[in-house]
Amino acid sequence: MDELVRFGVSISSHLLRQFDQLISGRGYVNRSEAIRDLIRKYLVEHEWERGDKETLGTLTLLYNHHVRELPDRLEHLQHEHYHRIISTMHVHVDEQNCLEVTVLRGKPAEIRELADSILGVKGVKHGQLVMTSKGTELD
Ligand code: NI
Repeated sequence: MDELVRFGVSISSHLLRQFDQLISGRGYVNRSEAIRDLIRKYLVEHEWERGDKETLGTLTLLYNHHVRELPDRLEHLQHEHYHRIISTMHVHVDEQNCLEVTVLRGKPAEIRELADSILGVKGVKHGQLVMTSKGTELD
C-alpha cells in the first residue's frame, strides 16, 4: 500500500455538519474512510466514462421463467457472450420467479451493451447493472 498523506480541506461548517450526519448514519467511524470511499467512487465513475480499460460489472436480473422463450433467450445471449461472462448465480425464488446475478468483464461499452441487451429481453421484470472495477488502482 502507498504511504498515507494528510491534507487540509476548507469547507463550510454547514456542509461539513450535513456530511458528518450522513456518514454516521451509514456507519462510518470517521471522515477519512468516508472521503476515501467517495474518491474511489469518483475514480470508478471516471473509469467507466473513459472506457478504455477492461473492467467488471454485476448484472442483477429478476424474471418469470414461465414466460415463453424467455429462459432460452437469456441462455442464448449468455452463451453468445461467454467470453464476457465470468459467472452466473441462479436462484429459484419461488414457483415462477428466478433471480440471476451475473459477473461481467470487458470494456465499459461492451459490458453496458451486453447488460442492455439482457435487460431488454421481453419478460425481464427488473434488473440493474452495477458498474464496478478490477480495483487495481483504488488503494
Ligand atoms: Ni429459476
